[in-house]
Amino acid sequence: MTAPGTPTTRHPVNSDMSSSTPETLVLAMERIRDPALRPIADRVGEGRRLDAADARILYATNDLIGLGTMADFANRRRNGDRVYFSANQHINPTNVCILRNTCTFCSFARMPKEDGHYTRSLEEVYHEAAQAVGSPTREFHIVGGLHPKLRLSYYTDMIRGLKQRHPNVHIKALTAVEIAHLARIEKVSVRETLEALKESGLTSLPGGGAEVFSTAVRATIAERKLTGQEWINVHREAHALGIPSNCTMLYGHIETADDRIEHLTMLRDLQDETGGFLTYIPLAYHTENNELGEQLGRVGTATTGYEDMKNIAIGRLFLDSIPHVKTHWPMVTPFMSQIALSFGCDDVEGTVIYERVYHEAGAVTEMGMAYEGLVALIRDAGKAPIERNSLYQELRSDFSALDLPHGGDTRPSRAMMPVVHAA
Ligand code: V47
Repeated sequence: MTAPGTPTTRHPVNSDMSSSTPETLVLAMERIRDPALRPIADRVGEGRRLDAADARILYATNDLIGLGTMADFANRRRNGDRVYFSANQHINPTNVCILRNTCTFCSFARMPKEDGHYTRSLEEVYHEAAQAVGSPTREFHIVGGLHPKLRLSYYTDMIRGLKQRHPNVHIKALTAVEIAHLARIEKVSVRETLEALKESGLTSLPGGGAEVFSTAVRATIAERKLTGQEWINVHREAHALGIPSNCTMLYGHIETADDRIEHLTMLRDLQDETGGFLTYIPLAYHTENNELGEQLGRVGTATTGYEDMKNIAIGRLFLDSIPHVKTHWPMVTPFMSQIALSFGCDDVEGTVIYERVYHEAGAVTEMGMAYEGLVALIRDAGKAPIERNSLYQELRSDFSALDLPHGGDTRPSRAMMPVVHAA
C-alpha cells in the first residue's frame, strides 16, 4: 500500500497495449487528496479489479480530480491517447409507446392518438436516411417506442431496405426493451427475434432501456418496462448470436449509490460471461416535459458537470472488462464531453444528425455535429481522433486533409458546428 503523499509512481504497461501507448504510464498519486482513495489507486495501478466496497468509496468522495486521475490512468493504459467517434445518423421511426404513461422519466414517447405522435412509413425512413448518400455516415442508430401494432417485419424490412440502399452503413438498432416487446407480440422467443433481425442486416444493439436495474427504482420510474434481469437476458442472447451491444445507466434521478453499484455489477458480470459489450454510456437524466421531473420539483435542473464526470470516471474504473466508455455530447454538451476525455472516456457520440430523445427532455445542444467539428473537439482536447465503425474497427486516423482550425485553437464554435437537418 502506498503511504499518503507518495509521489508519482510508474506502472509497466502490458505488451498487448497499443503502440501509441507510452512504455511507462504515470499514475500521479500526488493528485489524489482523499486518503480513502489511495488504496484504491494502488489497486488501479496494479490493474486489479475494484469491488462494491471500493465503488461505494468512489461515489462518496468529493475528490473529483483524484477520481479523474485514476480513471484517466485506467483509460490510457487501455487506449493510450486514442479517442473513437463514428459518423452516425440517429433515426427514430416512431414515438408511439405503450409505456408512455409508466416510464415517468421519458419525454419522447406519445400514446397512439396523443398530440405529437408519429410513425414513419418505410419510405419516410428511407427518405430521412438518404442524407447518408455522399456523406461520411457509417452507422444508422435506430430506436423508437413500443408501438402496439408495428410488427417485426416492419423492422426487418426497414433494415433490409436500408442495407440495400446503403450497403456500407452498419445498423445499430432496437433496444432490449423493443426486442422483448417484438418477441411478445410475435409470440416467438427473443432469440428468434434477434436471429430475424441479424439475418436482415443488423450489426449491433444500442444500450438504451437499461435505466437502473434496481427493482425498487424501476417500480417508481419505469413500472411496466422489462426487468433488469430481462434486459440482461436479451443482451446475453444477442452476444451468443454474435451480435455485440452497448450498455447504459440512466443516472441523476431517484437512484442511490448502491443502486448504481448493483447496476454496474450486473453489467460487469455479463461482460465477464460473454465479452459482448463494446461500450458503456452513462446517460444524464433530463427533467423537462416529463412527469418525474415535475414530481421531483426538478424541472429546469439537470445533472451537474460534477455528477457527469463522476459517473464517467466510476464507469471506467469499475467496468474494467468493457473496452470503451462513451460520452454522449448531445446530453452533457460538447464542452463537458471534451473534459470527459480526461476523466476516462475514449469514445464520443457521433455526428447524430438529428437527436430527438434528449431534446424533447430539455437538452440545449445542437441536434447534430459536423464531422469536422467532432474531429476538432477530440483533437483540441489533446487526443488522437480515430473514426470507427459500429464494431470499433478503425476507419481513419489521418485528418490532415480536413479544413480544421489550427492546432490548439479551441474555438467552441468549431466543435458545435451545426449541420443541415432532415427536411
Ligand atoms: O433508454 C430517455 C434515456 C435512452 C430520458 O447505444 C433519457 O450507442 C435522460 O440509449 N433524460 C435512449 N435520458 C438513448 C440511448 C443511447 C443514446 C446514445 C447512444 C447509445 C448507444 C444509446 O435515453 C433511454 C433512456 O435511458 N432517456 N428519457 C431523459 N428524460
